[in-house]
This record gives sequence, C-alpha cells and structure tokens, in this order.
Amino acid sequence: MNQEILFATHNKGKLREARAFLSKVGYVVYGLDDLFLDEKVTESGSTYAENAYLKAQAFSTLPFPVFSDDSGFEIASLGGKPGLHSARFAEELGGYDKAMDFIVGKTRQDDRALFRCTICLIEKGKGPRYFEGEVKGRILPERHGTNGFGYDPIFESEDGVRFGEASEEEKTLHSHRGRALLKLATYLAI
Ligand code: ITT
Repeated sequence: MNQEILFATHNKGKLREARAFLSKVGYVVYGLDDLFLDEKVTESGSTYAENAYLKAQAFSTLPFPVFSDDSGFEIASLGGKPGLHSARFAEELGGYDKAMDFIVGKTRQDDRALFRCTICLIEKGKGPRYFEGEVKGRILPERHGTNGFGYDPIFESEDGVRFGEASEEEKTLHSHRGRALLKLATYLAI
C-alpha cells in the first residue's frame, strides 16, 4: 500500500535520490515544488540537525508526515568548510563549476573530504526524529562525470565510488544520504 510523505526540499537532486529509495518501501514522496510550495526556510541553525528541524517544522501542519535533509561537504584542508554552508559557498563563488575548481586547487596536498546528512522526520503528534549518515572519501584532482548534483563530480568515496559517474542507485548505496535514508526507511517500516 502506498503512503504519502512530504520531503521538505527544493533540491531536485536530493528529491530524486529519496524518491527512488523510498518508493521501494511503498512511499509516494512529494517535494515542495510538486505542491507549489515556494517558501524558502531561513537556515539559521548552527548544526545540521537544527537546520533540518527548521525545514521540516515549517511544513508540519500539512496533512502528511514530513522530513527534511540538511547536508554538507566537509573538506579537511579547508578546516571542515564549507560544511553547513555548502550551498551558499557555491553560490558565492559563482556556481558549482567555479566552487569545484577552487576546492580542487586547495586540496592537492590533503584531499580528504566527507559528506554528512541529517534527516529530520516529523509525524503528527510526535516529536522530531533524526537519522544521520556520512561518507568519507577524497577530492579528485579533476572533475569526473555529470551524474548526481552539487559537488559530486569531484568526490570519490573511500570504497572507490565516484559520485559523478555512479548511477543513482550506486551512489545511494554508498552515500551520506543513502545511509540516513536507510535508517529513515527502517524506522518507517516498523
Ligand atoms: P534544501 O534546503 O531545499 O533541501 P539545499 O540544496 O539548500 O536544498 P542544504 O542546505 O542541505 O540543501 O545544502 C546542502 C548542500 O550540500 C547542497 O546544496 C550541495 O551543495 C551539498 N551536497 C549535499 N549533498 C550532496 C550530494 O549528495 N552530492 C553533492 N553535493 C551535495
């Protein structure tokens, strides 16, 4: 039986990945744009969990369970930045191509990086629940592939999966978001 759930995101890449994953366990996943909800929540928190909560809570009066995803790219040689500000970082540098060129230039000595994801789920009459995932890996010396979104073309997970070349399924199997989604799906199936 299909159950409906709202993913409080405007990010099409995140939505594609979550939809593909959760449809396998019987969920129809709506994104904000599917419901013509164009409100953009101010991410004023100082942790992924706080921002994820703000994004889910803003839509929790709608007649669906709602979840959100706050995620980020943490680069060792940049002291863990851009992290919480990964989307803004690319905007400020003039787009992802420029941001990736900048990162590649700064990571020749130390290429360690990781992606983190925190999902916040709010169901009617219940407190928020959090599901986390991370994936360690390295920054590639040049861009590879055009799959995925955001910083994917310069990331290779520690088990050797290049996110810009991987299929959606393969990326999800190894990614921060896939790991958090697995915990969410396990909880929802209980
Ligand atoms: P929503 O808030 O609407 O969900 P957003 O893109 O603004 O969309 P975040 O604030 O969580 O979401 O920013 C996360 C950023 O981190 C995202 O825009 C990418 O720049 C980067 N990122 C997160 N997961 C990624 C992934 O799987 N592949 C590549 N980049 C990713």
